[in-house]
Amino acid sequence: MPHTLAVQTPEPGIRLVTLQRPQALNALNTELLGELSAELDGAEQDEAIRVVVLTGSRKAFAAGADIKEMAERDLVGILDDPRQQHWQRIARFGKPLIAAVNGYALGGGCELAMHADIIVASEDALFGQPEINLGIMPGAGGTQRLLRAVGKSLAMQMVLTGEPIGARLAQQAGLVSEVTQPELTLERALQIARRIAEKAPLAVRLAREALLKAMDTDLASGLRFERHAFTLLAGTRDRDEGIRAFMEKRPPEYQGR
Ligand code: CO8
Repeated sequence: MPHTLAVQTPEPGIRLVTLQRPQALNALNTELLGELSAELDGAEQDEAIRVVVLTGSRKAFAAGADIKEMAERDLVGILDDPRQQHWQRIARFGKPLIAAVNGYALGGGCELAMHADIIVASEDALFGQPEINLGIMPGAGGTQRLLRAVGKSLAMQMVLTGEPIGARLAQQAGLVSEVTQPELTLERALQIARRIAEKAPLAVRLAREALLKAMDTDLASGLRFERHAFTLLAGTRDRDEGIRAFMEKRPPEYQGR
């Protein structure tokens, strides 16, 4: 049983993971990152799970890497930091991941949210990379993913000043897909998860891979990947079912084959 997470399956196909270190505003220590990456591994191997929703508390999604733990590590300690391996496992997660963000998403918390495919935020959410205030810099993708999400100018401003941005600006900039009232954030994330969980799993998987490919490849290679993925789907039973269901004016029943 994880100590730092609550794990539920609120409905078939959806795993809900809630960060639970309220005494430290869900600061990401080694134990939490280890439990989270293990949970994601489990969800990936469980064929019944289609989508994972990740959330925190009303006050904080996560207020960053655990500063108290970080203080104990010198240069060599950071070089061999086991947390890096947990981050890599989280980054490799192969199913749709939705972050429902209330309150603070700072430092490693913002980086964790950016590992999600979709971020839904409450109107009082704050996204920031305040590491510069501690004499350090983002270390879990914050410079790379933030720049891709919000563009150079805003990413530079956030990382170099350490000042956070609100949910509305985060949405305008493209970091966040939707902004909700605080009490509706998780509900909306679960609603999106449900929509995705209803689709043909292989189509979801390949469409997601193609979109992620666009983050780190040139257009010609991305288009080639898309073409191959599109062609592959033509060989699936779910594609036949999807088209047949449309013709017969009934909902499709997908099998993931
Ligand atoms: N780490 C450890 N403890 C924390 C953290 C944190 N990041 N954030 C908050 N806490 C603790 C506080 O120490 C406090 O505990 P205590 O009561 O024992 O002193 C408790 O949570 C509540 O926090 P506050 O009293 O400060 O609550 P406030 O509402 O006054 O303030 C803030 C909320 C503004 C969020 C404030 O807590 C804050 O500024 N936190 C730090 C934010 C920050 O700087 N985050 C970046 C951390 S560095 C980082 O993330 C680097 C990532 C690199 C990843 C690479 C890994 C290999």
